[in-house]
Amino acid sequence: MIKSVEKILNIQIEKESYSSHLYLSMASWAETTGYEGISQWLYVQAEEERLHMLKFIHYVNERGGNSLISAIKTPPAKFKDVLEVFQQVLKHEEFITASINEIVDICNKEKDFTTLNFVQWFVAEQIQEEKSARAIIDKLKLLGKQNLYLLDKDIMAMRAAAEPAATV
Ligand code: OFO
Repeated sequence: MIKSVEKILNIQIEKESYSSHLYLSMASWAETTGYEGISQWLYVQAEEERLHMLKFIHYVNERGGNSLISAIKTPPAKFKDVLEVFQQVLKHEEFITASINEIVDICNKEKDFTTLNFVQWFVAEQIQEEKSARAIIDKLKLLGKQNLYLLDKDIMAMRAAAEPAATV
């Protein structure tokens, strides 16, 4: 495997792992704050991020590289409210989209068309990830606090209706 590609994929493994940690921390906060549906959504999201991490690990190893499993920094544990949580989700997903684009850029420069093909799944996935976060933020902005209870009940249904793209 081309060294520069292996290096950036290993950086991505760490980022996907942090994504999982971040959403796990948000899920735990939501669970202890009374938002059952939102916490479920975030727990599922944390699992998905772990699957993304595994997808990169397997790919690097199968292509003759070596996946590196590194220490993950502690994510934030306290949030002002649900809106802040999803604003942070969106910000984080935009950051991940930028890093996937960087992988695409390196693959093009190195003419690594195999990895370029592999990473297309993530390019499509990021469109979905950002879209889901934006949709929830839009709904949160429309709602008053009393209606948050209804959104909390509905949020898993929104997820189910959203996409099959997230399955690995
Ligand atoms: Fe792995 O897509 Fe979100 O971070």
